[in-house]
Order: sequence, then C-alpha cells, then structure tokens
Amino acid sequence: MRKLDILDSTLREGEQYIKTYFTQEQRLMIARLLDALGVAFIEVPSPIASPETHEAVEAICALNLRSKIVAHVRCVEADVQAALETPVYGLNLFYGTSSELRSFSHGRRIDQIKQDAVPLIHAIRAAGRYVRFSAEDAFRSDLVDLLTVFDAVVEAGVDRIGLPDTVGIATPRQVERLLHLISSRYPHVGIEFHGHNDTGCAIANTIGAFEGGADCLDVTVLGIGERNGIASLSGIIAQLYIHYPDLLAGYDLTRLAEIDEYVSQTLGVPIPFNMPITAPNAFTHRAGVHTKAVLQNPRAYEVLDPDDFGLTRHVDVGSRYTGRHAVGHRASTLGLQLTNEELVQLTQALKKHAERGALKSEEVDMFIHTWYQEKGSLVW
Ligand code: HCA
Ligand code: CU
Repeated sequence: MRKLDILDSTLREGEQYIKTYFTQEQRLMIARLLDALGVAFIEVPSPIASPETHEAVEAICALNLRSKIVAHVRCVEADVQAALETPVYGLNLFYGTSSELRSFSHGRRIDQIKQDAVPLIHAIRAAGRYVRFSAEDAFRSDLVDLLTVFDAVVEAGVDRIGLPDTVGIATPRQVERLLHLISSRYPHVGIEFHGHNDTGCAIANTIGAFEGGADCLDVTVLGIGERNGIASLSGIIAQLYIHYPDLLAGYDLTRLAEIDEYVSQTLGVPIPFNMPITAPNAFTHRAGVHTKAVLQNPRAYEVLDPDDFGLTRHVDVGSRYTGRHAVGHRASTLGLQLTNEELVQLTQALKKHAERGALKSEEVDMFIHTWYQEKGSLVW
C-alpha cells in the first residue's frame, strides 16, 4: 500500500490569510487539535520571523505531539540557523524557480539557487534533521530549470522535494503529469504538493498530485492562506475517505468538525457553505426526490457517512420542493399518525405555505401540529 502524509500548514500558510491572527494559546490549541486528528506534519513559520514566533515554535515542539513539526524557512543561512536552534523535527526550505519570482522576488539565477541551497541542505542533514526543498512557483517554472535544481538538491540529500502551485494556475491533468514525471525521476525521494486555489482547483489538483505520485499533501484548516488559500483539510479528507480510505487508517475523523469550528470561531469567519464535510448543510437534503430516497437509504445521495465524522444528517421538510415521504417521516417523528390522504393534503398545504419562503425546522413542526390539531384528531 502507498503511504501518504498530510501536512497541515494552518499555522504557516494559514497565518498568511489576511484575516488570521492567532494568539500563542490559539496556536497551541490548533497544533493539539491537528495532532488529535492525526496529521503527519504540522508546518510552522520560520522562527526568525519574530521573537514571539520563535517562542511559539518552541512551545509547539514542547507539546511532544505525534505530528512532526516542520519550520518553513527561506534558503538563507540566518533563517536556517534560527530554525536549527529550535527542536523542530525538520526544515521545509523553499526557493522561487520561475522567471517571475527570479526577476521580481529574489533576483537570483538558477545556478545561484543551487549554490545557496546545497550547503544549507548539507548543514541541516549534518544536524540530523529532516529537510524538504520546494521549488516555489513550480508550475510556472521552466522544466529544465526545475530539474536542474531538483537534481542538485536530491544529490545534496533532501528527504523530500516540493512542487507548489504557488499561483493556482495548474489544471489537475498538468499536476498529475508533472508529479508523475518528477516522482519517476526521483523514486527514492518523497514528493510534496501544495496547491493554491486561485482558479478553484486546489482540492482537485492536490488529489491529482497524489495520483501522479506525491506522498505528502499540503492543506490548511478551511483552506485559509495567501489570497483565497490552498486545499482545505476537509476537502482532502473527503476525497481520501472515498477513494483511498486505507490512507486514513490512523485518523480520528470525529475531530475534523471541531477543528474547522475552532478555526472559524478564532478567525470570526463562518465555515464556508460549500466546505466538504463540515459545512453547516453538508448533510442536509431538500428536494422530495432526494429525501424520499435518503429516508430509505442515505447512500442514495450521500457518499460520506456523517456518522463517521460525528455529524448528523438533516432531512429538510420546509421548502416548496418538499415531498410527502419527508413530511410523513417528520409527522411520525412528532408522534402523529396520518392517513395517506391526510399526508397528501398536509404536504400540499405545507408546500403552499413554503412558497412565501422556506420554513425553519421549528416552523415546520409548528405548521404540522397546527394543521393536525385543526383536523381535530390529535393523537399522542
Ligand atoms: C509562500 C509560498 C508557498 C510555499 C510553499 C512551499 C507557495 O507563501 O511562502 O514551501 O512548498 O505557495 O509557494 O506557500
Ligand atoms: Cu502557499
């Protein structure tokens, strides 16, 4: 069986989301929650960023979690030294290799990138730490440049190489192809993928990367990050749960909703309505055709079982699309017995009422009770 590590970067990429501010306690809490869920790696910012960040990195390491703590560090000696002074498990180096980043970000040529990176990789290895090297903006980088840099860092002894789609430009097919090419060229090195969501393909691209040969996928809670972020933890878990469930064997999936909820509350940003698994209505069914089938067997319209995530299904009964099976189910849950004819009448009345706007669950129950009482045959 293939192995896959999930790397959660909420405390690094996620801190680059414009609305993020985590206190030291919140950083620790997020690390604990991710560990309880079971992610393999937790990425933290470069300790050189500020004394507070250095302190936070130390404190997170001191939690002695099962998740491995890796610091995200520029290919600069002072940054590497500062990270090596903390007890992090490893260092995630990154360096822009596209002409855009070489021209407008750091101004270094490909041969200079190699010269900068190789001695740092040697130093990290000599210190006995894990080291990953990412070619930032890999998907706008010239393939020859990319291979030139990867050949050098693999030769220098990296544990993994990373291919971030920094600007979210790639399609799932491009990702799968490039990852296939790279993983075939470096069969003994781990391969990481990090996909931004600028064109809405982050989750698809990240799964495509796994299918192309990546063995480490980057995510953040709710997908937060620079601009509109990267692949969400919930999105990747949802895909793996369906297509590669064995890879989630060590995970406690019932912790997922708690993490999304915690980060959402901390940020003051609601969980997006379309978030896989943890969206408020991810397991709510509305149309009559759907609710009828779901009441018979939820598998009809659900590929994720809410029970496995400690969540519950909801069958909506308050819309113009409501069907009589859903109404009948609700009525019997309320302890009311209806004849078939009554059920048809009640459903019609309820749908008519809902033409003025969808009803909340309490309003539905009130409507059903009132309708029933007016018929003068309340049975408890
Ligand atoms: C960044 C860029 C990065 C790095 C990813 C990586 C990206 O914000 O510093 O180290 O693999 O998207 O390229 O997040
Ligand atoms: Cu990024």
